[in-house]
Amino acid sequence: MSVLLEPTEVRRRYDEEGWCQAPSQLNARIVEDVRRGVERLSSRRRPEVVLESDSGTVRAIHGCHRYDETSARLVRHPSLVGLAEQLLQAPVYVYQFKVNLKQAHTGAAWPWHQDYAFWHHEDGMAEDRAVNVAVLIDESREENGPLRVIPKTHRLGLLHPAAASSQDGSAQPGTGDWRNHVSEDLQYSVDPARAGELVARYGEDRVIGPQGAVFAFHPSIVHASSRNTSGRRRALLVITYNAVDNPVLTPHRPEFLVATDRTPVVALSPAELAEAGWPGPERGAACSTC
Ligand SMILES: O=C(O)CCC(=O)C(=O)O
Repeated sequence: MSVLLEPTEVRRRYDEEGWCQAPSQLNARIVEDVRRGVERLSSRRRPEVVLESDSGTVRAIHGCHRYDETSARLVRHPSLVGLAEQLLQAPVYVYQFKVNLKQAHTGAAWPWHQDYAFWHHEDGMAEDRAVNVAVLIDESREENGPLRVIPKTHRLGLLHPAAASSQDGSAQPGTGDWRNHVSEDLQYSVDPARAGELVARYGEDRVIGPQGAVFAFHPSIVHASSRNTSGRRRALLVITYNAVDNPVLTPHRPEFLVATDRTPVVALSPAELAEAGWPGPERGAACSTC
């Protein structure tokens, strides 16, 4: 059911469920600035812009905060940085930034997986003390391929065999091709039968809500999304903040996928927000079915 948490409840809910909606949403002006930036970036052809393998439409854009001023400002928005710091109880830096575009009619699925499988097995992230802060750039509805999460699965450890064995030290991290980490055929996925068992046990939640709604989900939560069969795009922007004291030991993927600069993020001051014409945090609207 619809729950918009008080700030004090957010951490408890995140720890228990592995995901939650944030109490504040981004102002429409900010979302519009970001949306326009995404449109601009989508037309570029560079490695950061990943295409769907079947339709050739843009699937995702990575590392935008490195080359787009609006995205660089967004990662410093006080409500996003504050949320990450509150959940991790530590200063944070930006580990990943992506916009998953899920275009109308052509946006392909994401199989069940855990993000931490990639970060641990490929990059050597020591612990799952990072957080995905997700912002709906388009309204997310049942029919445009919303993010689906299996609550409480963040406590189960890594479920993909290769990723699980690297966790106990018996496999070498850092052997994958990054293209298999961003496509429909993910290198570290959760077996569909196992995911089905988990859904039967824990249920499944959908991340549905209005433009500007903000959510947090855990690196180890099992999640997926279906193909977009509707005529509406579903753009989901995800900033992964990592705790500055959570080491990443074997980074080898492109910098636009995995940042090696661990400088803590400093939230925009009221003067910097005003200079950008951006209002401060505002109380959000509850999503309808999460
Ligand atoms: O955008 C989506 O629907 C899913 C994205 C996802 O699972 C991921 O980026 O890890």
